[in-house]
Amino acid sequence: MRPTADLLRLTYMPDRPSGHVAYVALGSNLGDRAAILQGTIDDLRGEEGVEVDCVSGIRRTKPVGGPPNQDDYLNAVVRLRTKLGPFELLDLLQDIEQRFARRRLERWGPRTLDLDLLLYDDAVLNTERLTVPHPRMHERRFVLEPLCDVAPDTVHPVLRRTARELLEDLP
Ligand code: A4P
Ligand code: MG
Repeated sequence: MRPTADLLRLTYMPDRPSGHVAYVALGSNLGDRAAILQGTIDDLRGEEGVEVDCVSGIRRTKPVGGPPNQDDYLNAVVRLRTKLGPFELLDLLQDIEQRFARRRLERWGPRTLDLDLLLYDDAVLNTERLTVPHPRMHERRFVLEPLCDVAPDTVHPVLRRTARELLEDLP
């Protein structure tokens, strides 16, 4: 018989990629938006070292900023558990954006798929390539509402407010 300590370790060994918790915002306002969001979630599920823990409701939202006469967006937020570091995760998100042939023509213009890394554990990063928490997440209802679906009590590591409080703070 194995020693008890070993048994406990085996019993409680997580069967999923442990490690980091990340929240990613999904947005699409071009093409078959629902299929693009679902395809993104399926692609994330198929990735090594990433587990999709939780998916928010999908909301139809009015475009914020950008040119007039854009279609509405579909927005959602997913919670991931991942072994990837924040830059590796950004690489993956950008790769998935490319798979959905994102057009990068115009800032805030229409896009097939936009993936933003909102939060990565309690990390605070300000680099040329990556800013975490996402610098505009706390201003955006289309981010905070789905974030509250999956993690209303998660705390913004800079503002020290929960997602629910940030949503309540919006005008
Ligand atoms: N980058 C830095 N930090 C991050 C991060 N946390 N997550 C860099 C993702 N990328 C990050 O991104 C430009 C560069 O930002 C990347 O190369 C990466 O290195 P981008 O996605 O190509 O540029 P963008 O999306 O055109 O600009 P931006 O400022 O990121 O736009 P947002 O803030 O993402 O806003 N209205 C509604 N209703 N719903 C929406 O989803 N989305 C936008 C886009 C505007 N209006 C919207 C919506
Ligand atoms: Mg973006």
